[in-house]
Amino acid sequence: MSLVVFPFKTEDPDVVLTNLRIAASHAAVSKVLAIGFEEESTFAAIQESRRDIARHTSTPVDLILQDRIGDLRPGKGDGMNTGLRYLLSETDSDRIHFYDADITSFGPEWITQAEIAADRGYDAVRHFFPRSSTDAMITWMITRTGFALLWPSTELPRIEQPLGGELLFTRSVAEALVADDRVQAQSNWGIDTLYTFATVQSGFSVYETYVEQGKAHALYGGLTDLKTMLVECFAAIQALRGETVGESVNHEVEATAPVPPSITEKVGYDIEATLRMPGQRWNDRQVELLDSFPEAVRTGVLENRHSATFAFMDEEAWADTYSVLLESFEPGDDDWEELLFKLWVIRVLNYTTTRALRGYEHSQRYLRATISDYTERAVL
Ligand code: GDX
Ligand code: MN
Repeated sequence: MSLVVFPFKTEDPDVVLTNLRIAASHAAVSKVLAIGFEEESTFAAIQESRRDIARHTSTPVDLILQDRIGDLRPGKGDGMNTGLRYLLSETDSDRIHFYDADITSFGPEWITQAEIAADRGYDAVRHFFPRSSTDAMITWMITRTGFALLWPSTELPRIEQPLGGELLFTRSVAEALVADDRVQAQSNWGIDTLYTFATVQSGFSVYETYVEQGKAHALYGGLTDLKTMLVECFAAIQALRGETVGESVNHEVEATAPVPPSITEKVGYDIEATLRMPGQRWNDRQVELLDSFPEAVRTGVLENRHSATFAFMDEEAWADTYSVLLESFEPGDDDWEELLFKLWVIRVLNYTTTRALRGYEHSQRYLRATISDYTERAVL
């Protein structure tokens, strides 16, 4: 039987309660656990309804606060790691599922699909979804790029959505993750990267299951909201760069289905607001830091102080830029963090205008081909 965990911060209580109810109603689930960041309104709403859900479904619904486990910003990583520890110390379940609490398209089949793959013997199951062409820009430009440049011949760059928060782990995977100090230290948004990295590095088998209806969830305003996630996801990869990873992991990806117009026609972010970003918040130190980058990149980036300039940041320029960042970026340094953000925004604008504009099919083919080219680049 399985434990299902929902880490949550402040979310729409109706959405969270619906998801708790769906999980508690599933035949494979023996317990549902909601893990909060602090005692706020969503926490109170769950506290009020959880016994009712348990009574109607005959499945206990537990509610706890996350422990302080890691040593970076206390965030989703502490939440998820608290869930793994709970599995080991408070239950004898042999599987744990994680789902984001804000998903409005969640359903029982998400749990069923993961259970079926685990029944077939997979150690880890990852859900993946169709994403609009301008969505997943941290996944493509940071995580998959980093995995491709640093561990080109492993399964890492071939994981569809390495940042996905919807997963199943067997108890032995949970034991390995709890025993791994790097994973336990990663208290912030870097946790997804660490879970993906550590499971592949440890040689656990991975099945990726496709959820056709997609993941609908709370939306971001603009790319600025993603700055913390960007910085923490990049820093997580950078910290792993000296690691070696073996090549033989059993990894299977489920076949996908045609993608509906609601996804192919969606624009993922506010382009007009984003165009202005690389021109803002400059200081002398950021200009100095640009000295480490190739001349064409340095000149192109600086031009943004006068007008939006991004034609230069193609996939090759981005790989060169990324390699410099891997060497030189300093997490926690405001100017480096701002510069990383600007560089990434410029890359996203380049991709949006040269590729995403040419349509959904083209942009998906391009993104995949680029990751594949990076694995053959062997720059590092
Ligand atoms: N306990 C706890 N503590 N929960 C948190 C915290 C925290 O500090 N921060 C966020 N959450 C919850 C949140 O309420 C939600 O249920 C889930 O974690 C994900 O957070 P959300 O703000 O919805 O993140 P977003 O941007 O939707 O990203 C998610 O999907 C990304 C992706 O698949 O692309 C999240 O799972 C990312 O880790 C993932 O990269
Ligand atoms: Mn979300």
